[in-house]
Amino acid sequence: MVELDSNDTKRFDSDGFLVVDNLIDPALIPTLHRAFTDLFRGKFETGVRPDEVNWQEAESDPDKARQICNGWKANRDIARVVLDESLGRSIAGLAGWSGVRIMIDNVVWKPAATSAFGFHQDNAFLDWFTPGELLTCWIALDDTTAEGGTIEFVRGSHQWQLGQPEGDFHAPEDYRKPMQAAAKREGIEPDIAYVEVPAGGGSFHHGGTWHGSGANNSPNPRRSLVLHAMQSDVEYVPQQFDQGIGPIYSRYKRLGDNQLDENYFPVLWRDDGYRTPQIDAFLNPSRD
Ligand SMILES: O=C(O)CCC(=O)C(=O)O
Repeated sequence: MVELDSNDTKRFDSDGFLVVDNLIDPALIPTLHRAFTDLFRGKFETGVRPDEVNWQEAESDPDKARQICNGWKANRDIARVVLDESLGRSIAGLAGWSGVRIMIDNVVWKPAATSAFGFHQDNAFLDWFTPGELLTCWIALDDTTAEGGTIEFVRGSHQWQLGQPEGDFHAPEDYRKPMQAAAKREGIEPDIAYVEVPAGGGSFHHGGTWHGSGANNSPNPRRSLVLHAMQSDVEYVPQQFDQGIGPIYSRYKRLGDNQLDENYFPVLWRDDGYRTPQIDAFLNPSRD
């Protein structure tokens, strides 16, 4: 749905993020809410378990914010959004890339009174592929507020030094602490922007931009669906598989080369018109 112009690109380049009101059709939201309920109950439509399941109903701490990574492999309604071609094209336009793949999605649900996510720079975790850079599209599935624990960005922080990962991501004691330490190293007072948008809106952010989100201190749930995208021609760096999240995603490495297999990291959009053909078969199984 979203169409970005050169002013959007300028703002993205200068701030390291861009807030938009219309990323997806709001009519999709009830379906996506149902998909969230299914995933966090362990109901996986395709029979495939997502790569990271960090919260499950009746097993996990109800005070903690919920997160699943690569929900698209388990649920086609999630997949239809995060494998969308036009989102891929928008990401490529902002990043100046000739093509875009999904690296990972995040299915995030913060019910009222649940915990924060620690501030971090996405690119700090990516030694296991090269070029190790992400550009992320964050989609709100509820109206968002600062009080409700929406995502926050530090304006201009994509220009800061890329730090080492530090602190907890899930339920940290002080969710801004690693960012504040980095701001001190830079000698900069952080300028924090909250993404306050209607459901269906959201943001794009550069992989170097510091971001995190506070506890949900509102009475309402705060759900978001996140597409972390990488360039279409990235390659594995197997020497780095013991770094960051490498061990989980290294299992998709092919035997004979360092290319990322499109069945696990599909190409959403490329400037020569290519898109991983299996996406269509996956999203429309009746046509098989
Ligand atoms: O939705 C959130 O608050 C967390 C998202 C996030 O940290 C990320 O996309 O990297």
